[in-house]
Amino acid sequence: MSMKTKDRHSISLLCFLLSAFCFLFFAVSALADWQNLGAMTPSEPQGNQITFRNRQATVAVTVLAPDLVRVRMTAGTSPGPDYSYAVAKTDWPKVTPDFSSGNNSRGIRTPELEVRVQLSPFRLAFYGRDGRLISKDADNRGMSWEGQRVRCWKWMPPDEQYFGLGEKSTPLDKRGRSYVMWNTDPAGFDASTDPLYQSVPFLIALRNGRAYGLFFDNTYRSSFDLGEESPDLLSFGAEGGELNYYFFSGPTPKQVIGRFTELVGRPPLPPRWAIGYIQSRYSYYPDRKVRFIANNFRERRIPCDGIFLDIDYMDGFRIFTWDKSRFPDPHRMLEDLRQEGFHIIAIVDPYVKVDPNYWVYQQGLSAGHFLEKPDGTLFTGTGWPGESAFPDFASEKVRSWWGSLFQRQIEEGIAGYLTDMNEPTLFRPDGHPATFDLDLMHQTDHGPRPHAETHNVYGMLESAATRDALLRFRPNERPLVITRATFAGGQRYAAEWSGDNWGTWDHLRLSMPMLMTMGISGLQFSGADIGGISPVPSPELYTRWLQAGVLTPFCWTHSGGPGNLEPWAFGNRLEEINRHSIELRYKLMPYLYTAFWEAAETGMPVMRPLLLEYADDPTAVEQNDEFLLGEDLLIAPVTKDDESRREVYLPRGVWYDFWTDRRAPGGQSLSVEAPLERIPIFVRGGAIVASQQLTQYAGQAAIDPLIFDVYPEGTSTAQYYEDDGISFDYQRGISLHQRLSVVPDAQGITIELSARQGRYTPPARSLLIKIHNQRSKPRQVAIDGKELALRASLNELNAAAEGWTYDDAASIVWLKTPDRGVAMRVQILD
Ligand code: MIG
Repeated sequence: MSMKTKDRHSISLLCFLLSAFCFLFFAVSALADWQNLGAMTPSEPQGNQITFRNRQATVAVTVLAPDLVRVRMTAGTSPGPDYSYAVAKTDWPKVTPDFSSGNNSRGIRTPELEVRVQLSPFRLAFYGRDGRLISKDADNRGMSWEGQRVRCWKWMPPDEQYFGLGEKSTPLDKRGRSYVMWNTDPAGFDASTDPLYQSVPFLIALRNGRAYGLFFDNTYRSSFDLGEESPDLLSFGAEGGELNYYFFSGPTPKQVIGRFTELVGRPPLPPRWAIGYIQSRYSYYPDRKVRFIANNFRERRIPCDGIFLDIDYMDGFRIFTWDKSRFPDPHRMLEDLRQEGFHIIAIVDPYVKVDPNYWVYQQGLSAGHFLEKPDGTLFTGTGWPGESAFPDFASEKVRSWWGSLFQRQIEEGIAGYLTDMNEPTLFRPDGHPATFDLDLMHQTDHGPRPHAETHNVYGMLESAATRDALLRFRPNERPLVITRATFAGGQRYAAEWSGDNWGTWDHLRLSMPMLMTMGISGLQFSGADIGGISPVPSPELYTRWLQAGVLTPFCWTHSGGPGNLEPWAFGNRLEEINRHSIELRYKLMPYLYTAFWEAAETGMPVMRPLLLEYADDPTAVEQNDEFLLGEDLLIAPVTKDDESRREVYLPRGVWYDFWTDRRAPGGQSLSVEAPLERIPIFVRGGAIVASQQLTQYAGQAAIDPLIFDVYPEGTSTAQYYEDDGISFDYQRGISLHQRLSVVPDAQGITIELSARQGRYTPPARSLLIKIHNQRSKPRQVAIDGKELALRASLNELNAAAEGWTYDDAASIVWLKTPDRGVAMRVQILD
């Protein structure tokens, strides 16, 4: 060995030792700053709770439901006040877990899970009812703190995937990096930007088809590390507050989401018009322009339910005012548009212009409703109106005052509001958005708390106050509020849209995992700006985006110009395609509305990643650019320029091509034709899809006919929901539920409709049932044993009140009968 080589060896050895030392030093110092719990002493279990204590901390483990456990670590020996901005349910039915004790352990068992507690050093592990380990604290550290910061480290198995975390633009599977929860105006984002406008510290983990959930109920700036620090550690923690989390044992993603949304609340049923199409722009003004847009929709026969007024309707950006030169008679305009079936939604910002002659500023100042600096002087920041004061939405008193400010505009006829800039966002001279100082004190319902704690809920509380205002001044109508910033549980108050996206193919693509991720995080009424806020998209991109966007929960075109972005903006051919896209949404309104009802009842998202229904199919779980609308429609948008085919993955079962009725077995990828006028849609075999006649807006006409498209595949069932679409009467039982089932038998197919349940009775109408994939003409069609008259053609069937016909080109049996709302048995006899 020459000297040289030897030298090189010793140098590299030295380097190795040095870097190993550095690594150890940093690893140890990173660990060393964190205080672990050490040994804890258990107390006697009390009801559904067991508490552990040592001199530094208290940990309470509480079983709320057989599959839901709360873990709360607080500093010291007596926990402080227990409050949450997210949790909506506290009255859980009584559960009586079994407690057991060992030498260095305690056990808590329910029919669904088992928590094993190691006392020294203190560690928690969660097991399923089958005795298998689901999740456990990391061996070398569990729950920890460092100064004000709290953090919990858990084992991260190599084959576990993670989903959720609210509004994130990254792919569905969140593994491999860390995420921050801090409501932020990113002023432009892409598929890796984090954080964004909304914070939902809720995670769904999936491993071998088995799901569990973690909800970290802490409003401080928090983070989830899913493998950035170390590939086998998962951790979550915050800059302050308590280490307070909920564990959901699943075992299906649906059970996790169902329980999570039971805990934090579900979206209330929106008014039917709010799930129509909304046209928006930054900004439509003056009133002539708004009327022009409305007229165009009606004249061009493109369905539309709402138009959005962005910031330029205001007088110098003073909220709750009108620019009288642009809108001299808002009441009249709103009234006229209402006659035409348009609901007008207005933007509202949290900025109250500092202007001694402005009533909102005067009122807020004299009543002390604005945020103050620690020295007691008014806190101001720059926003749209210039120097602005800010309502303290964390205070009940201020929220109630805020609500009162809406009276005039709501009476004038504004139908809904969008709460923007409520991360909250301040303008800075360098153009970069900023937010409030962290030490600003809010006078919250729980006493004075720093902005560091209330930042992430500021927008949610504003949207709550705004919803209350609409309820106060229009008590019999369901309100629409859309918010840009929110927190876990924000779906109780508002729909959420995904903020300022770009008019690029990339953004159309990323909008899908983004909206799906919002959906499984509880934010089910979600949508993106169709076409992107800026720049104006290419004509093809807009058409493709609208095709996909009409099949997402919240549906609006929103653009900041400078060009026009209405469905007719790009010439006749594309206008025709765009019209058909929006028409499809309107025809599917009964299906969509039932999906919204399901979201309100169960928390199941309207727009679903495939993993929700097919969690045990790894290929389904990976799909970022196709989604389910409800349970039955699989949507595979074209998201690339110049493409007229795409691969569509069909999960197990049988699928019908929505456009051609061609049946394809699932468990495979298909190459599907997708010319510009057609978005690939597949219908689940077994589905019964409700639809209706085309209308130009939701309230234009009562449903007639109500249509059920039956896509037979074995025995299947479905449910249908309807109500008046506007009022709260449905909460008093004035609603309509029907169950449908399809049963194949030796003689053909039997379709059963239950009698209507509930006390809502729609106006008289026809029922049209279309049975797909009928290869030959039936011998007979009977309702309740009575033979139906065969009509020679669809035209004849249309003209008759009752009967059936066979379309042999399409292989569809059509059947029409008055919708009497009683139980009915339809037999298709071969
Ligand atoms: O500083 O009101 O995301 O939808 O058009 C930008 C103007 C303020 C941001 C919203 C966008 C809206 C725009 N707003």
